[in-house]
Amino acid sequence: MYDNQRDLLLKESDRFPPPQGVRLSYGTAGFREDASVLLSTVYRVGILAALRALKTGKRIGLMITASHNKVSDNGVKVADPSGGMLTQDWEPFANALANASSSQDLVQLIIEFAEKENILLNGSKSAQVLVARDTRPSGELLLDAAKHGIGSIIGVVAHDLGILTTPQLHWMVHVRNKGLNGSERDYFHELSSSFRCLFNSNPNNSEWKLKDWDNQLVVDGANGVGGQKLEMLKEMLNGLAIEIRNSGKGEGVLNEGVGADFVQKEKIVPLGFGSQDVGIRCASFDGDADRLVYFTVPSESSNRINLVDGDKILSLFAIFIEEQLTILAARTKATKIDFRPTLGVVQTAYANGASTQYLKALGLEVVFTPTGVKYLHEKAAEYDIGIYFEANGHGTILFSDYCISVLQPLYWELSDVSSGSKSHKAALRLLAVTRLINQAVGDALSGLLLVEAILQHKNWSIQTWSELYQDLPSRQLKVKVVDRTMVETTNAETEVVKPPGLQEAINSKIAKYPKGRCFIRPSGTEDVIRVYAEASTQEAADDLATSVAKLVDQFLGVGSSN
Ligand code: G16
Repeated sequence: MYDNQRDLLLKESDRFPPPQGVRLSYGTAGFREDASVLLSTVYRVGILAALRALKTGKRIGLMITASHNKVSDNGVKVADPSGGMLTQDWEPFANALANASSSQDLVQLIIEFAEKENILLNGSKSAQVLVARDTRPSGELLLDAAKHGIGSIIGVVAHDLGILTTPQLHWMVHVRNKGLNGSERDYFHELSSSFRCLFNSNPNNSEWKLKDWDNQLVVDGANGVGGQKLEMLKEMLNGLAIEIRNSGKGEGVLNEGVGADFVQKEKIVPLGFGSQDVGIRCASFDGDADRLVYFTVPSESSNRINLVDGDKILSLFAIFIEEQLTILAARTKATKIDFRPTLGVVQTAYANGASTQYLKALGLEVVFTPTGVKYLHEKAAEYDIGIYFEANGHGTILFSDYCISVLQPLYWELSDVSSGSKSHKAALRLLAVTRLINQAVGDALSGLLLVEAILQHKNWSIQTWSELYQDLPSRQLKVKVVDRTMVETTNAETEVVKPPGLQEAINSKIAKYPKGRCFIRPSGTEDVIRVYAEASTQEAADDLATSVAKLVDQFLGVGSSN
């Protein structure tokens, strides 16, 4: 490392001293903490993103968000050149950087890591990091720290894209690294034009009739960035009938009593919704719009909702994709193009047991990974078409390069031999989905449009969709513990291996409940242990969750559960 690089790093990092007594860890989706302790962490992640940009020679993304967490928290995560999550190989380095106790230690770590990774720190190469933030009040200051971090590596510059949803930033990294423009306008254009294309390919629709589609949809924007961006997207869809509430214009507090995490976990009506919405199709985003769930308000007299979660979104997507593939399979024999893509579905242990059973009954291959998009995405990418969703509403559909490269000529081939036929339209629809659904990460905006297009295509109400299968009653709780890292799990987080004896104790509780299933895992975004329970009745699921939460308390020390 040249002296000027070392001096710059020492000088800049002295401006961002690490917090005392806080141990930080790059968790499920980056670093998350109370915003007041994050300046130094974000500065250091800026350095990491700059090193990653030099290493890969591509644009890297850095997002300031704490997604579904409360408004006083914030966080930072890094997007790799594909637009997906930071490679897991670099997470230990991220942890070491964040926890280095002095500027000298920090510089030493950087020197050693750069040497190991063959990253030249002599300013001979240039690179760019795309940065953005959501609407959290702490975002501006933290983003500034991130820019200082990026600027501490000579040759690397930060390109500030302003306020975006997390999936927009991931999409921009993905698209720009392919040599395309990737502005926000391009993002909205890609979504709206592919949605229109899907809408117009409906067997009952010969022309653009979006305005006539008076099927009402109300969206809860979680008082975050998603509501504002949906307003912009709506403009490009010539008045698609969407009403947006909790849009972040001062109606309430980010993620407080609103948003996808609240709706999915509490299963009660979010603020701003109520008896006026009985029977209407409603959807919720989370704070940075990377999660999407639907719901209905079944009755005026109760605040309970009927939840249509990520598992049901996954099922809807899987049915639609399968249908198009089946239509194509019947026709491709007539063309010279052989198209037999592998199709797989990825879930986590949080997936409702009824959903897994339903998907398997459809003949689909279902696989499980630990919680966290980074794991599901990686698994889904092993298929030509990989559909992944967490029950919390985070997911997307990935199409392999092979798949897209075959679909395009197939579409043109079919244009010649059977233009306007069922198979021609099926190829067109699949191509439209590849453009509509975010290929970098789960995206509430693009997911919403795909759900809407499929419901319209099938002429299904939300009730018909919701009745695809009946969810098993479930309950989620969280337990505060002294040290969440004391819990270690295996088998896609379904079994505890540490502390000893805890899994056996959980098993003996599960055995008491028909159709009982329960697991615990340390959260990667909050300082808690999460408990998930399922059983044949709601009362039984509640009891099982509560009794296992008590076990966690007994094994791991002080704390209260809620
Ligand atoms: C993040 C990840 C999700 C994951 C969630 C779990 O969500 O992106 O894939 O499901 O964390 O959080 P925990 O580990 O606390 O249970 P988000 O929407 O906050 O980015």
